[in-house]
Amino acid sequence: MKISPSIWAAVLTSGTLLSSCGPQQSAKKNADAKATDQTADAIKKADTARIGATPRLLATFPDSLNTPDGLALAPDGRVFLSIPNLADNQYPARIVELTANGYQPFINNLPVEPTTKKAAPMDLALGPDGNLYYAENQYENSKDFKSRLMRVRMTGGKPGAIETVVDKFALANGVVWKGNDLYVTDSQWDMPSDDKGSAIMHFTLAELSKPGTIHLVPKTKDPHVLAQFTTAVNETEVDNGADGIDYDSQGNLYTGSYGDGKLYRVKLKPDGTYASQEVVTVQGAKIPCIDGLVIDRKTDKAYVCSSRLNAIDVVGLKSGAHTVLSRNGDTDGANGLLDQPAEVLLKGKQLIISNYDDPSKHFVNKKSDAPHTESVIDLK
Ligand SMILES: [Ca+2]
Ligand SMILES: [Ca+2]
Ligand SMILES: [Ca+2]
Repeated sequence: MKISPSIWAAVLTSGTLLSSCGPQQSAKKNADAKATDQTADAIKKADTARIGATPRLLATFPDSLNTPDGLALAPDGRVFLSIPNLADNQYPARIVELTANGYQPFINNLPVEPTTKKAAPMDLALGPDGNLYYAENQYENSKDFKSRLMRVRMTGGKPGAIETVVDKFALANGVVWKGNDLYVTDSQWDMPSDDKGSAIMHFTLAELSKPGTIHLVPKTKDPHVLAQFTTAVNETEVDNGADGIDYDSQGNLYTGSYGDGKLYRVKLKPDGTYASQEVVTVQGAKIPCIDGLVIDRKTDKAYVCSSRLNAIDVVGLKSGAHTVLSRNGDTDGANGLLDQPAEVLLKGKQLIISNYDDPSKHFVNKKSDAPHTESVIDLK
């Protein structure tokens, strides 16, 4: 086994050489993970210069807003951004509104989860009822299924009461409304037989509109589980799975795995329930880690946050064609350079990018640092 300097650093700091793969991981998964690591290493070494489109700076945030993440486009054209502050959570999480040249407050007083005493908004989306829904990632605070789906009642474009509509997620993360169906990824939906599990959950507007909170049943194939996945854990040791989520012009759902970079297509029946799932064959160099993604349904191209490599990639969902739209090495994010892109949003020809900047091991981005930034790429 060849041990790279970065692994030695990890050995020296942790005192033990952790196996990248847990006891439940098969030889096939181990082989997959090893191939991913080798590809990532090759790209990391080659990535001495910026390539592709040059992102520009859209907004800079103070240390009190340190991990910009989920993005939602409202029907009136406003863009909402969640900032869970998971890199430095001494500051309360917030949701802000992006403006033409910066941001302004939107919700400063998000309700905390009663036991963790934190709010942690990740992805968010406006529902067909006009209300704003956001997923919470309490997994950083508690592994005991404290994550939630929250609803912000909207009146006249202003936020009102905030309610817990679903609880007992492990790590609620990506959110997309497709008509009256809501799909939410849980990046840590483990099962008794699979501690590398993740899932897409499915809810209907009708059930979410009933009074009260829906309680998921952890470690089961809860009736809301639409599709399940298993992460092939690589040297990042991250077993988070399904993360970003969107759908194409044919109504197929896609999600990317944060832990191993697989891109999945989930076909649906006309009523929005599960038909089948498959791994999308992505050409060229393997994407080792997918965070957020957005699909341009006019072209059926997915814009994918290749977070580990500090890149935004484009995947043609019909052909599997794969190109790098923009990539740069380790930066602090100044001038809008990519600093661990985590979520993307299309607004016309603008690709808005959240630089999450809170890296896992073996990421091109080495540390969370000021400035905390939102970037934009003008698409042709
Ligand atoms: Ca797990
Ligand atoms: Ca930064
Ligand atoms: Ca950084």
